[in-house]
Amino acid sequence: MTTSETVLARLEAGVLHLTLNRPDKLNSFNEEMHLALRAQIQRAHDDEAVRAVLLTGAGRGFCAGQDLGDRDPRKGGPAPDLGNTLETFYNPTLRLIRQLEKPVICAVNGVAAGAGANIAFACDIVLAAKSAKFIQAFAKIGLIPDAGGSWSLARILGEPRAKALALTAEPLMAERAADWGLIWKAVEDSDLMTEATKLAESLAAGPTLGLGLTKRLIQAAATNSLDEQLDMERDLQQQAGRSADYAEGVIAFLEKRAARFTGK
Ligand code: T3D
Repeated sequence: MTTSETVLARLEAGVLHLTLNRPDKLNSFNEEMHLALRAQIQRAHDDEAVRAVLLTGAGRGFCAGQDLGDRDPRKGGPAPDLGNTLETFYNPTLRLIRQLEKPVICAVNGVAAGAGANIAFACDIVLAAKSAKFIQAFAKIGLIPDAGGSWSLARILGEPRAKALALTAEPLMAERAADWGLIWKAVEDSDLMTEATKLAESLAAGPTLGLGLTKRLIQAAATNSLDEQLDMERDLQQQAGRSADYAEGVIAFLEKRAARFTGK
């Protein structure tokens, strides 16, 4: 696995805490940070001890998207192939986050711009500090929203708001993002990490298999018909109903005690 100081990783109480760590560049992505983040999300797939992921940023920002210092045209040479960099670096990580059948919580501690905002929107539950803002910065440099942003903004917000945010690159403050349903909630800055950690730990102690199937179902609803979704619910409920955590959940209810889920 690629380990790097650009992404700090710590496994505690079933939660893989990941911190983007290039604070002097507002945690913008260089190749090393891309590979390190991807390796950690892959670890979350592979390691049974990981039952939830909590992603945040070091310093005053969450993530300012691509490190534009690595794209400086003044350095000469041909224009970069950005299609290739998306395919090589951003898209695999986005897919890994969406495919991970464990909860991914994002604690947006400060500004989230460009791909930084859109990586947050790809996570399952997003909390943001009230002072944080989301910026579709692409329009300011002649690019299009990437890292899944054109998909998530249009689906979550609808065309009018998605287009306005993407075409103007106006900052969207955390509280309004929550009001618009783009994130779960905005919390006091001083409470962000306590609240996000509490949530992540409670999810990590939950019925991981069932939570993972739930994530799969809700994501599938975006493209499924009702009939397809009903069939999928039937099949996944059948699987959930055979899990040890389902049996434990029912017994715990009948015995009037807290369930002790193993994630299986
Ligand atoms: O290229 C590809 O592979 C295609 C994929 C593209 C994906 C993308 O994300 S494209 C969009 C790239 N991101 C941006 O355009 C955002 C650029 N940053 C900003 O607009 C502003 O920094 C913010 C609005 C995010 C925050 O503003 P502010 O005033 O709070 O902070 P600041 O002073 O601008 O930034 C602080 C430092 O971070 C500063 O460095 P310095 O002067 O103190 O040495 C600044 O240069 C650096 N920084 C911020 N963002 C980036 C960055 N350095 C490199 N790349 C950045 N994206």
